[in-house]
Amino acid sequence: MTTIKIKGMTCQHCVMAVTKALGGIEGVRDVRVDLAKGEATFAEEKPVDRRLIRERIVKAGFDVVD
Ligand SMILES: [Cu+2]
Repeated sequence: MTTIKIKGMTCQHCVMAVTKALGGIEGVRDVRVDLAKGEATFAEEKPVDRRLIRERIVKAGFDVVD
């Protein structure tokens, strides 16, 4: 499983938006978002480009913390 830190989530709507953004990426599965921790965890069926992940998160209105 891969875990990334996400900045800007404040409520369940944010969680849903991030879950949808990550779930829409090819190769990403089993997305779980933890609002309290500000983290998203997911499985990669194949290696997923980190830049693509960041791009989708930013497009959804959030940011990835390095
Ligand atoms: Cu929200």
